[in-house]
Amino acid sequence: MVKNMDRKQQFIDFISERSDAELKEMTDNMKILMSYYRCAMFEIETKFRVLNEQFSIEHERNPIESIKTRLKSLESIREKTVRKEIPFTVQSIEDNLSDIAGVRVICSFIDDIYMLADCLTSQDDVRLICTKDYIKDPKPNGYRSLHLIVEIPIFLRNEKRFVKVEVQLRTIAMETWARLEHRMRYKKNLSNDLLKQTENELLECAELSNTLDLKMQDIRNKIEGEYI
Ligand code: 0O2
Repeated sequence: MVKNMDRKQQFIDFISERSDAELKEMTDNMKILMSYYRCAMFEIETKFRVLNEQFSIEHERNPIESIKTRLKSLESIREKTVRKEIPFTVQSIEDNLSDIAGVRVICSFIDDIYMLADCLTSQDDVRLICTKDYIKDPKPNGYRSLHLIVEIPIFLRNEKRFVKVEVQLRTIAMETWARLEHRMRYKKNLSNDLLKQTENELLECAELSNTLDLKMQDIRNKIEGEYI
C-alpha cells in the first residue's frame, strides 16, 4: 500500500510540474497512442475468437475457456518508465514498452496453448517479436504462462501502423494460481518469516496445479486416442 501511494504521489508530482500547454499536448498524444493499442488488442482478441470458432466447428470442442484484455493504466506506464529509466514520452513508450496492450488467453489444456500460439504467429500479418516460455522454464516462485510479444498492423484512415501486444497464454489452473499469488504478494504487513513460508507454500501450490494440468492433458490424450 505504501509503495502504491509513493507511486501515486510521484505521478501527481510529475503532472503538477508540467505547464497547461505541455499537459494538453501530452494528454492528446497519449490518447491517440492508447487508441492504437486498444485497436491492436481488439485485433488480437478477434484472431483468437476466430481460431476458437473454427476449432469448435472442426473438432467439436473449444481450446479457449476465456479471453481477457487490458490496457496498462497511465499510472502504471509512468511507474514502468521510472523503473526502466526511460523518458515518459509517446516515442519512448512506443519504442521501449511492449506490454501496454495485453491479451490473456485462458486455455483448457497445455497443448492448446502451444497450438494457439503457433496458429497466431504463423498468420502472415503477425510479427513475433519475442517468446518467454514460463511453462517450460517456470519463474522461481512457480509462475507459469507462455508470453508472446507480437506486432500487428492496424489500418488507420491514411496509414498502416504496426503495434505491439503482449499475449499471455495459460491454463485455468495457471490462471487461478497467478491471480491468487498476484493478490497475496501485495500484502505488505506480513513478517519476513511468513513471507518466506507463504512463498514456499505458493511454490508447492504451483507444483500441484502443474500436476493437475499434466494429468488432465494425459486423460485428454487417452480419450482422443480412443476416438481416432
Ligand atoms: P499486470 O497487472 O498483469 O500488467 P516487466 O514487465 O519489465 O516487469 P518482463 O520480464 O518484461 O517484466 O515481463 P514478464 O515477467 O515476462 O511478464 C510480466 C507480466 O507477466 C506481469 O505483468 C504479469 O501479468 C505476469 N507475471 C509475470 N510474473 C508473474 C508472477 O510471478 N506472478 C504473477 N501473478 N504474474 C506474473 P505486470 O505488468 O507485472 O502486471
